[in-house]
Amino acid sequence: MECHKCNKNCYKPKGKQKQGIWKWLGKNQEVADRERLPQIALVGTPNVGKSVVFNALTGTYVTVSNYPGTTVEVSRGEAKIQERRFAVVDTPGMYSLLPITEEEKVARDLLLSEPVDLVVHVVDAKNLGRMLPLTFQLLEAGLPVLLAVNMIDEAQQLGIQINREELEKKLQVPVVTMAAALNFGLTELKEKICEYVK
Ligand SMILES: Nc1nc2c(ncn2[C@@H]2O[C@H](COP(=O)(O)OP(=O)(O)OP(=O)(O)O)[C@@H](O)[C@H]2O)c(=O)[nH]1
Ligand SMILES: [Mg+2]
Repeated sequence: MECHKCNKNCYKPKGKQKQGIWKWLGKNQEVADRERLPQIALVGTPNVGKSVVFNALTGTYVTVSNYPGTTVEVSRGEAKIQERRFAVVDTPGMYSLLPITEEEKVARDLLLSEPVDLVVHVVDAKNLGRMLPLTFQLLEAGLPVLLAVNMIDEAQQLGIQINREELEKKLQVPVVTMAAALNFGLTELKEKICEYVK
């Protein structure tokens, strides 16, 4: 194709062609938008079980790549739940939406720049009090949140009881209690994802 200015081979079309190709590119963007899978982002502090949940949801179709301009790895995959397909992204551990580390900045940027249809905030049932401030920050940022209270097995061993219904009522968000590493509560998580992502 001839260049718009220099008459050498170039990706920028000139004259009448321009309209055609840009129109085509625009159409492709429209198709991509229409075909975009609903996206679920797994968010939470380090070591709460986000990646275990990610693996349980996605199975084999997974890509791991550096977030643009950083050395922070982000895993993306696809989940099929009740015959519906979802894009799933496993974000780096974060304590706050106001980032200090590069990982937190990546997680924050990803949440605020990509279309996210549901944020699954994975928290450790043993330290709920320390983790809920991030839930409030996510809600304040206008993100649709599902709270996944993980490691319920360890909490129970310590005599900590989690009242799911009470949490749901107080926070006004869907809550699932689970022990992802033991495959407990994942069916309920999948059902809630389907219920809340329209
Ligand atoms: N007992 C118990 N252990 C769990 C559970 N879920 C995850 N784990 C363990 O917790 C550890 C951390 O899990 P990860 O999935 O790597 O945590 P993560 O949130 O992805 O951590 P970062 O990637 O560092 O942010 C692993 O050793 C898991 O096996 C659970 O429900 N119960
Ligand atoms: Mg992880």
